[in-house]
Amino acid sequence: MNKAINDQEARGVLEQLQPHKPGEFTNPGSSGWFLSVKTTMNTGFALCIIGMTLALFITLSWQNSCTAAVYVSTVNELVNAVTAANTGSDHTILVNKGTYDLNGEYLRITADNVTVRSTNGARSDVVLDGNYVTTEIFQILASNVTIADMTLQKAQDHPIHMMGADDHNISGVLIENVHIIDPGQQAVKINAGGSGHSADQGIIRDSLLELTAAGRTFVWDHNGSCYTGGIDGHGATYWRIQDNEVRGFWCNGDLSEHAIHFWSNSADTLVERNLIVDCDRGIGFGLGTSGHQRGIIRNNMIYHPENHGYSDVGIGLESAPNAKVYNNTIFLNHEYANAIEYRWSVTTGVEIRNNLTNKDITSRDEASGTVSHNSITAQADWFLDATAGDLHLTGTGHGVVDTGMALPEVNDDFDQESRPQGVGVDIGADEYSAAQGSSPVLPPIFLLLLR
Ligand SMILES: [Ca+2]
Ligand SMILES: [Ca+2]
Repeated sequence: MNKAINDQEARGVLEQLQPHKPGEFTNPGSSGWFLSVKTTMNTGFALCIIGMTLALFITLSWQNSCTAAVYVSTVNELVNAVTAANTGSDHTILVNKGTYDLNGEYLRITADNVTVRSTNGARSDVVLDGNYVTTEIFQILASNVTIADMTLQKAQDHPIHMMGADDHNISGVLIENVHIIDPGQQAVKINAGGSGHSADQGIIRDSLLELTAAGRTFVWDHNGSCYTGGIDGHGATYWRIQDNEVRGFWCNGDLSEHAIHFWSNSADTLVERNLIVDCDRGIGFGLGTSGHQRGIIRNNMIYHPENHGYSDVGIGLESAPNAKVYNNTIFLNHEYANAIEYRWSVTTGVEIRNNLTNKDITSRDEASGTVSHNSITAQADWFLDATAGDLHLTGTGHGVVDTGMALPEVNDDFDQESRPQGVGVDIGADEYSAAQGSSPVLPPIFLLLLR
């Protein structure tokens, strides 16, 4: 089944939570258009339109159900299938179990609605290996493209690179259940490309992005710097980054880019429920004067072990007005002073609430905002297994359970457990429930189910 998304879904929660001003979107979206049409037509004409819409829906559903998938088992078959999809052939490409040594081949998708996923849905069963010869494994210049259920490793540069098409913006890309290992640069890159058109309103979820020791050596040799990171978006709007794990992005000799970073005139990004372990910079909106507008960072867990030489901030807002940083847990076992920073005078109106950290929350260079209901004195033993990155609370005794501020944008927690549990919202990414504590009564399978 093609799980491509439409523009309205991609805007998702942010649009509901932050009603936009008239003219704020370059693309007005279907809901606004429908409402304006509905209020100006008579009843008979409206029924006619509804009938036509139903007929169109049935037609599209029929076409979708009849769309054939192509199965591939070799690199040549895979490359040929993408080439054929770009010229109108089957748009769903199912990759059979195996390791595919690309050795310089790459997959450039220029047609809308193309899906490439493993046949059996297991991401470890299909490995597209760039062998550090292929520069980028997927280049996506089209809308509603889905990449899912596979492993991508050892691209020289960006394993997945999304950019606008030659003559228009793209939207609705879905990256789901993908494991990216040892990218030579950023694991997922989003930018305008050479055309100047942007890639917007996509989703990256349920994926694992990691840099291992061997990959770290390659990054340094390949770039002469720590030019790597997890997800890096420029000029990108309405992206949703959800339920991913990002680990290992650091170097001994230089500062890595962030685990998740949107900047260069990006806006309205939602970053939620991600686990970030051992990355020298966690989540960033903006950098220097290259900024980001609005957006929400909520319910993420960020853990860093000892200093690697350039270990830095957990969440950084730079030239990022009106960002909301809610209910994150950050535990840093290195010397950097701040868990959360907001920086530069153009950063105004930020709200930083309900975060649980063991480091300071600090304004730098005349940034302004509202900081409330945070706890910055966390200890390792407040968490189930801090050094493994498990920052779930162990109990109620630390002044953070039920003492947070109710916020309309925070209705669940890191585990998608509803908030509040008990008499109030908890501070941090985890809403505590008694069953998840260190109870010796329940076997592990029940603890997993209850978390
Ligand atoms: Ca509670
Ligand atoms: Ca929980």
